[in-house]
Amino acid sequence: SPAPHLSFPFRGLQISSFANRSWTRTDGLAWLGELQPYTLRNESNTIGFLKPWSRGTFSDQQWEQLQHTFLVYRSSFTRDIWEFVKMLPSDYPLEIQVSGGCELLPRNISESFLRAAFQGKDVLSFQGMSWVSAPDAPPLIEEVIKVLNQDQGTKETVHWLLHDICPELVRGLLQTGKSELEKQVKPEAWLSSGPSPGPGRLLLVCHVSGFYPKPVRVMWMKGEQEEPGTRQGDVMPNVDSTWYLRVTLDVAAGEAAGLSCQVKHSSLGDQDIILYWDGNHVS
Ligand code: J76
Repeated sequence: SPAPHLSFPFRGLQISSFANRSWTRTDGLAWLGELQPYTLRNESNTIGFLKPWSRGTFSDQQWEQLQHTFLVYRSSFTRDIWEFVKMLPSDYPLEIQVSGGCELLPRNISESFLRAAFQGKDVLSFQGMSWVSAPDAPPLIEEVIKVLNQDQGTKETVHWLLHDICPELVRGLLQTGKSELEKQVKPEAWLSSGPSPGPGRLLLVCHVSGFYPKPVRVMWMKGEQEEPGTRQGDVMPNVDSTWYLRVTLDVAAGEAAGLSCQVKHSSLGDQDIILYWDGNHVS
């Protein structure tokens, strides 16, 4: 079965939209692995805790300080961009996405990153102690980088957030959120037929739903052999933070009997789910 998660990357995301010279909004959210512990909506001046364990092991005072840092950043960032727009040839609407985070690795090591995209393309990142432009960023980004690199205070704050705060936050969340992060929820599976792909053909559909965590392996089988024509859909979210997947197989109507759908998931141990196509699934 797919191995359960051993590592939980933490990523904070910022989405800033500048529609025109006066309308803008910035939303923030953060993920730990597949779960979202935080939100910071444009309309709000407080970090929203979405999980009972979101506080981690930080004190109320530490959270006050972090929240203050992000609120100052949000308004400074917006002001900065209004200024940069004057020096860039770009016109509204502008879309800026910032993502940053960290992951704890074995031997007490952690890895951090921070990067920003402009109009959907990577333009800059933070490396070591300074801002650098992305490989094929437009030349004018160099001007932005120059300005950003002159602000020693901000560079120190970014370094502190990435290399001190982030790994410490994650260490705490892995303790307080342990049972939810490591939960195992078994999938249910069922078969149906889809719209016929053509005369004399059947579309066999294997539905797998309600599993957590996300890694899963679903195959149409003939005996011990995987059917090469198996087509995986995308793993889709259910509302309860479990997942749903459908896997299809296009076969000649006469060859459907004896095929089976096999589901492997960490919650099932070695007890794969196996469902046999018996011809009663034709709708
Ligand atoms: C993603 C987390 C970054 C946290 C940074 C926190 C620091 C901060 O808020 N700096 C702003 C205020 O800085 C002043 O006050 C500080 C103390 O609060 C220090 O004393 C500091 O020395 C002093 O200057 C500062 O205004 C920053 O410039 C805010 C914005 C930083 C930034 O991320 N800019 C940015 C990011 C991406 C700009 C552009 C892009 C993408 C390119 C878009 C192309 C148009």
